Amino acid sequence: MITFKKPIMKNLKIAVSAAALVCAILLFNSCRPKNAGSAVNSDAAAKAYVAPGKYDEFYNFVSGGFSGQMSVYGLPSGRLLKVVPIFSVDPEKGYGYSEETKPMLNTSHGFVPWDDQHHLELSQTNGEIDGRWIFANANNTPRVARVDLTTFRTAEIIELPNSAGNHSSPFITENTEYVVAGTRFSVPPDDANGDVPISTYKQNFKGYLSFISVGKADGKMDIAFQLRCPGVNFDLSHSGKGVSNGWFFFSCYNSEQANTLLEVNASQRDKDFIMAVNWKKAEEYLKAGKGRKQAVKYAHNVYDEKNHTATSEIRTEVTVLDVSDLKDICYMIPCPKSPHGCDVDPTGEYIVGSGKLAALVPVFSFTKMQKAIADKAYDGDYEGIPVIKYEAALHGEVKKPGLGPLHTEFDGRGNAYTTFFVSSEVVKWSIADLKVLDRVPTYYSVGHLCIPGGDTKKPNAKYLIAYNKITKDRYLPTGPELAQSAQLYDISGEKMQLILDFPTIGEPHYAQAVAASVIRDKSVKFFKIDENSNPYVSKGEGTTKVVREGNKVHVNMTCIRSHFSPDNIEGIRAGDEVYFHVTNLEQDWDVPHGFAIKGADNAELLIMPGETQTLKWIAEKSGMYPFYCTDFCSALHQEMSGYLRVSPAGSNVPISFSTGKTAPKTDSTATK
Ligand code: RUQ
Ligand code: CUA
Repeated sequence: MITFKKPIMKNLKIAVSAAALVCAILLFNSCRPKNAGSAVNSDAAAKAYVAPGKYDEFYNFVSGGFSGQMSVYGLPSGRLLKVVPIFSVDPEKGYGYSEETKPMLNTSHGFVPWDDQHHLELSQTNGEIDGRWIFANANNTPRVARVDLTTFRTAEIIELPNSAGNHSSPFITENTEYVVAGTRFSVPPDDANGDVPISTYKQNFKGYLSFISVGKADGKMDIAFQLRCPGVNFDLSHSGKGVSNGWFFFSCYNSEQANTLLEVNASQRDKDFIMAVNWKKAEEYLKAGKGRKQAVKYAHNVYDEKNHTATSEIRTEVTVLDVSDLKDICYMIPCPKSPHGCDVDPTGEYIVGSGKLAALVPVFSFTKMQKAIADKAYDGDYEGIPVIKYEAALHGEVKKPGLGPLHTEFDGRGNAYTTFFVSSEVVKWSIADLKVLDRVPTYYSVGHLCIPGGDTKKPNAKYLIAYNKITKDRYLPTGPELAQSAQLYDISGEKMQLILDFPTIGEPHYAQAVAASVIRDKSVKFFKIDENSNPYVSKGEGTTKVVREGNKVHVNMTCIRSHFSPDNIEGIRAGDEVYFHVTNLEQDWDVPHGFAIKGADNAELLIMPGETQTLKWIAEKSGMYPFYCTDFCSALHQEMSGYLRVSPAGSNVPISFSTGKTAPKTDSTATK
């Protein structure tokens, strides 16, 4: 996210007059925009109303920011349907706590249970959303994930070497050939000595762009190659499409290559760049053997829905193309003032750069850019990369659009919609003549926006959702931290109309939305128990067992409405490491069972029908430990429980386990 704090304001030497900005800030801080309270009238309310029992028309996938998760809403109701854990552990689902899911969060730094998740991108075929997968980026420990939209679960995570602050990610090509990931923080390459003075930034720091290939049938990710680029901050990106298919566009700031006080030092130049990358050309160089193998370390984690287990592999090599050697891969297009959003219209002809400190929005033409390259209309070079003359690539500028432009989406009807963080508004403008057509306030300080399919060739532009950084007075107060907020606008007419506010999970950044029909009918309802190949599965109560291996005890158990089997376990000794391998025998939709045991220091398990999940539990001291189902699964859910007896270390109580067995009435004493 971008924040505009006071120290920046002091140092802005930008085209916007400081006075105008101060006014905007004051306005923003002190007055509520007109109509703030009355924006939603009954007509608007009816538009967002989805009657009880009726389905929403769209899925909205919203990044969780510092929650590391993705949330799924229905639109237009704004109803929260699910939170999908991706980069952060989630005790609710046991994600990152169960033995099966722990490897998903493995990295070259070991187990990393949290991240900052900003951007999402749905897979596409021919530039249209195909509803198969959604990709997610992790900023902090650079990773890209793939979530399977038949299960709404994270299927794969790949770490990115030579990267830091993986922000310009995970943007995809129109047939999902590649997911890209550009480093926001340039750093010394992983195989170089990173132990260098920070002040040697200009000599030692580089920016890497990763091109992750995606398997056509199975979606499997692999780092096909990386481009080694100058040490700038790659911020955001979008691929070309249609006429510009084969190209990628990355916004970059800090072309000053500052290593301290970036708020001042990275805002010196009048223009930074949008870097155009010819990835088809890069592929040719790769085929011609121009890549250099670099020794690195990164994790590749895959979740297998047959054994319901993730595996993590550490990979040790990546192929790098150096863009300063290979002249015709990259071109710099000057873009005013620290560009953030980099968005390509549905035809692929227009590239919108949002300079967050600029007073205008430049729109570049792909055709003109191609001509400029052919004519060598350059203004010198930037570290060996040709700099195209600004005017030569420019389609035109949107004048006086607002303050603090960040992101743009499109409606496929020739219009673009840009968010303005500082002036808190969404502005609709026409791509052809760059005229502002409409503006609506946001409450407040909007970052990203989303139109269903708004960055594809075929937007489905009924709604626009604004994701705001600050809620202020919109909801009931909840202590020092207030809910972040999304706002839904009807954009089917000429004027945008606010119809709903709804709170979000974590801090939302980019989001994606798609007609529900593209995904709805593909949902997996349960996992087939016959196909469960987890090594600890019990496919029926007859095969459950408790096995001691030294101080490890494996409990292969089952659950079905409304009991566990076994539900009485004895012979565990203090100090034992107990592994509960719980198989849910249900073969019906929406019947998960939970598993929790007293004193567990991690989380519960939430086991889907047909699945096996494992909880590791240390028997700390002797005593009686109830376990129970946490998910209200039937009228007899409260009966779904059991006991585990822990004897002192060295005890000779033998391992025993049973279901439905009680001692004869006369024998009421416990055996020793
Ligand atoms: S970035 S607004 Cu990742 Cu714009 Cu959040
Ligand atoms: Cu199973 Cu409650």
